[in-house]
Amino acid sequence: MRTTYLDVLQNKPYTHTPLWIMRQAGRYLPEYRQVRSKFTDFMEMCRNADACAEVALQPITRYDLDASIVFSDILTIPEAMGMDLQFISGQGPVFSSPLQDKQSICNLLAPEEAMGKLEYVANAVRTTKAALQDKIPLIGFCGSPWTLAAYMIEGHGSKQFTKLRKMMYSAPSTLHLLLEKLAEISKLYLASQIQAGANALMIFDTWGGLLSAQNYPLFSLQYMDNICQYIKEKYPHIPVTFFTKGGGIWLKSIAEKSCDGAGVDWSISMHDAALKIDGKVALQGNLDPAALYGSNQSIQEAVKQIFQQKVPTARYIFNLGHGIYPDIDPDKVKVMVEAVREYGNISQKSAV
Ligand code: 1CP
Repeated sequence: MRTTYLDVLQNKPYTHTPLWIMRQAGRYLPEYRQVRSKFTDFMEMCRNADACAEVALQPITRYDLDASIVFSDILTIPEAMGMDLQFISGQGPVFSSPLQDKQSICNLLAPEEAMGKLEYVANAVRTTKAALQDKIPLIGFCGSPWTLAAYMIEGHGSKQFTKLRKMMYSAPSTLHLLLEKLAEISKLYLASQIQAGANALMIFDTWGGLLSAQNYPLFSLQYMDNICQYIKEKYPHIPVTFFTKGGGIWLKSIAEKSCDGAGVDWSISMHDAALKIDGKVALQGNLDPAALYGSNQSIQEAVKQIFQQKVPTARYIFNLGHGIYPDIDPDKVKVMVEAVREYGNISQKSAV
């Protein structure tokens, strides 16, 4: 297996900067849209292990990437806990009955019981792992408890997530009850992905950046760390990356937790990010996804700039600062990948 992605996270020597792309399987690829068109419902596609494996491999076939990610979604967990979930085109995920109070949280299925409904995700991991033939590692994932709670309480995506933040201040113990329940199931869920063949894990904290500096450690980071510590005890060899979108300012506290890597969005330079983590974790990021709308030359320049900013001793995985946009031209991705190969060869320098 080409292990460079794992080597960077595990602090082993490596000779080129590994790269993968958040949301690398998705609508920007015509071959994804073709498979997607066979299913009316997005979750129906997630339940089909062969379709999941096929679309997970599409970006690997097209581009020279160092990791594959399981094709699924973070909202599989709330659905398994009993919430009705629809993906409405043009609007994204919608829960018909968002959580409103303590009673609705108590009514959610218990972690062990909900896990019984998530076997399809482990199947997707197994099928994708077999299809990859051990060429590159497979990343399993879940959403952070805070980010799952955001959708479960608000009912859908939002700019402000007012209902969620109202609960945080008006009924904090109710919100903590939900976050604890989500952390418990996430432990079992990630463990099941490892047992099915995942080589590394990623926790997506897409909405952590909505929190204040005081509340981020209490409502998001501690729950991600709690999940990660459980995984580390049982599977110490499996690297875990936390990605808090908007969390660049908190990288120092993230790096002090049990994770092996931290994802970074484009609001902070790689140089500043590296200074904050002080060598404690690997960094992943952080090209602005909108840079892929630019000319080939501007993409090459943007990639080059990231490598120039990077502190040479930082362990580093190239990625976008968030998921790729659905209307990006796949040829522009190729330009980015080739630029990373050109500027990210570090075999001449000493590996950390
Ligand atoms: O019809 C379609 O094709 C639906 C689009 C889509 C896709 C391709 C959704 C709905 N989910 C996915 C797959 C997905 N989701 C993957 C695997 C693909 C890959 O990375 O190759 C992953 C890792 C996710 C994770 C995910 N889902 C996150 C965290 C990462 C992030 O981008 O911040 C979040 C927040 C979601 C929720 C979600 N699911 C789908 C959409 C459109 C959204 C976002 C809604 C919103 O912005 O609020």
